[in-house]
Amino acid sequence: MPRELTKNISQKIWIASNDDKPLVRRRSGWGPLLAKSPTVLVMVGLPARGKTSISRKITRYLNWIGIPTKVFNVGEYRREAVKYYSSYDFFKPENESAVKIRQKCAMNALRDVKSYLTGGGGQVAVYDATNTTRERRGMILQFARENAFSIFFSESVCNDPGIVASTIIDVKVSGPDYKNTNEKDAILDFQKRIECYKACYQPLDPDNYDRDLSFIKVIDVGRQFIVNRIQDHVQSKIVYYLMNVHVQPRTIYLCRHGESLDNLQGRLGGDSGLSPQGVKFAAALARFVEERNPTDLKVWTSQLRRCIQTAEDLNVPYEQWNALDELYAGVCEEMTYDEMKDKYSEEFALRDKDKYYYRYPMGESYQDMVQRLEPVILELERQVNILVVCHQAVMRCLLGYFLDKSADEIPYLKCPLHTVLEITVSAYGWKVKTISLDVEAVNTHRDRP
Ligand code: BKS
Ligand code: F6P
Repeated sequence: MPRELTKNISQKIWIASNDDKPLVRRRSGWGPLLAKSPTVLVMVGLPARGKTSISRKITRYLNWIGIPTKVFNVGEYRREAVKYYSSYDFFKPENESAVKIRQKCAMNALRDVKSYLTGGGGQVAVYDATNTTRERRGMILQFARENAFSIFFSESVCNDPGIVASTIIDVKVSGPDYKNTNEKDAILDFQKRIECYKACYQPLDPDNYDRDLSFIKVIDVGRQFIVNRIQDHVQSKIVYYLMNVHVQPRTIYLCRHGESLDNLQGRLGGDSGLSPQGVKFAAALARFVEERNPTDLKVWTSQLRRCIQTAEDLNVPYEQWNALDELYAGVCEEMTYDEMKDKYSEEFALRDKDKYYYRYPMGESYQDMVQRLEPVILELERQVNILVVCHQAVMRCLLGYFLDKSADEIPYLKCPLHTVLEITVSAYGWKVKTISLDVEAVNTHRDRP
């Protein structure tokens, strides 16, 4: 029987052929995997414009869809070079010794960008600094030309003093530079720091000076966008992502359907209904939602019976996505792990060896699932409070996105039945809380062998 198995990041599909010589078939249309030159995503903007938050978010997303990406935050290099931050004096353009240190840090970060993108396995490097002058951007463009990297700028322009003030309070005052400073002094110092940059800030100019560069200019936290000269798939992915995200505080609830009849027998996949315990969970989930009562909660489920039955009890409108259906186990659907081990022992061993990339004969891999879940994630990013009722493998993939887990970790994340994960956004990432609804269920988790 021909065996199809997605293997490693290069997306080669190996097919055992008759003469036992593996054929290598490349999937078509996979821009990032066939991309010729690595990308440097260069952030541009005054301090407190969300550059660092956006850098981290986009990095998490690109890694999740299989594009190896890393942030290079010049502020961290500066804090490493100058251990104690005293005041905004350090950022005055006339402070010559400090200007030298800052220049050096910017260069050191670029040096690391270079090694990450040439031989370090990286496909995208996010260069997180203010990069507010044409001189600095010119230097970066020169660096990119020398190394055949493509440059994409992402500039945040924000002139709403209210938004800037709340960003300062949210992320800067509690950040590493102001550990020993009270809030009022920290805000004043940071505002003066912004003034140091304002004097020489040269925004990207789409009409004249910068008309040939590739960039996105984000105005007022995503109210408006100016997009210029998109060159490739990676850049268009970044633009599409930025046009869909927001940074409002919110809560995302993830859980699986109630225990199903197939779960009771340890069977994979299928489309059975809820067990008696599963029905109890649906009621418990309804109480949970009623008690928490998150504002404007939206509920999404898959199109499988066990999910729909769980959501029906909630008495709130919900949306069904077939993209949320459980990992399709192909020829192994409705088998138990033991039956699979007996009937397809080689397949069983292959899955254990490389669970994320393993594709069931006539079925799916975790990697396939991430592809199919990508539109769900983009739509999730547009929402505020949301409950997703889904399945074990689906929940692992979604959780992997929010918690920045690697392809190796995702297939083994613990997502037990009858347990809700509450994910809350904070300025520096996400926090997750595990809430068991205290309704007994079977264990469907199989540990890494
Ligand atoms: C905490 N933030 O444009 Cl596509 C609070 N602040 C707010 N100006 C932010 C970050 C952490 C995020 C953005 C932003 C900002 C001030 C901003 C932002 C930037 C680009 C995009 C969306 C949001
Ligand atoms: O056992 C429940 C289940 O949702 C199956 O339907 C599915 O095949 C399996 O979990 C996915 O988990 P794993 O990838 O660990 O086999």
